[in-house]
Amino acid sequence: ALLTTIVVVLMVVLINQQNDFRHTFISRCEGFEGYDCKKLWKVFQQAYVGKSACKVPVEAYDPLLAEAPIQPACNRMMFWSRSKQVVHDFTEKTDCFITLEDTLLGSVLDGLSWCGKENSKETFTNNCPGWDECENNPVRSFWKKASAEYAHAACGGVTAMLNGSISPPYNSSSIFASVEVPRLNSTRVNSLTVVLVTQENSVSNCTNGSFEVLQKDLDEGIKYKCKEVALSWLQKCGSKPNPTCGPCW
Ligand code: AVW
Repeated sequence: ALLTTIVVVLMVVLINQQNDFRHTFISRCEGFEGYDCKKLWKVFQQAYVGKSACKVPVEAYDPLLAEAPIQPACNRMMFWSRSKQVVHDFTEKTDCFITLEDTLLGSVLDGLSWCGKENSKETFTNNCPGWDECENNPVRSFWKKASAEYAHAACGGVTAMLNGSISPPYNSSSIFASVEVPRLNSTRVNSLTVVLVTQENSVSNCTNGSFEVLQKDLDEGIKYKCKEVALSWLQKCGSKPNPTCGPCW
């Protein structure tokens, strides 16, 4: 009897886990107009369900991104690296910039973890591989695919918020450096402005050597600018939205 109880409890926990995830996916999706969220859920699942959690390549998400392509917003696209919290606190307040996490798929999957298992039709949210545990894990492959599409769609002047409290602020192993920068296309993107967020004891400024690497990585023809902005200033500037959305740095 004890064993049966344990098995039943485990099954209920498993089913609830799945339903919670599906529910989060669909309800976040329904906050956006004009998408068939149930269909998106099906297409999303096909990327990883039934596969071993370290064998989901980036291309597994091709159908998902084809079903819900990233919509470009010229001159408003914000990139970031090692500054997630700061960037979103800022972009939420001003409504001037969008990030990948404001787009449909980015917003639906932000902060979530998921994976499948061989010979199983389920979605798991516990004990999925960590970001660095294996290259082809479902979460990392999704963000690589979505970031590639986000950069590919970028147009006009783009902005990147980087972290001046670390060195190097531009790191070749980041998604920003390895996936996004190489996909900014000079036929569509005319400038990249780095906003380097500094704090009292910051270790990096715009003369940091990694920004030379960044300029080399950039498609020729994209104008590069770098601006150091104090975190305290950024927080103030975000709380006074300016109607023209002109840069406040
Ligand atoms: P990031 P990126 N372990 O701040 O340039 C767990 O380094 O890479 O910025 N999670 C990780 C790890 C890790 N070692 N590394 C990265 N992550 C996850 C999409 C974690 O969720 C946007 F468009 C962390 O918050 C940005 O322009 C997130 O990846 C660009 O890619 C970002 O790592 C930011 O990627």
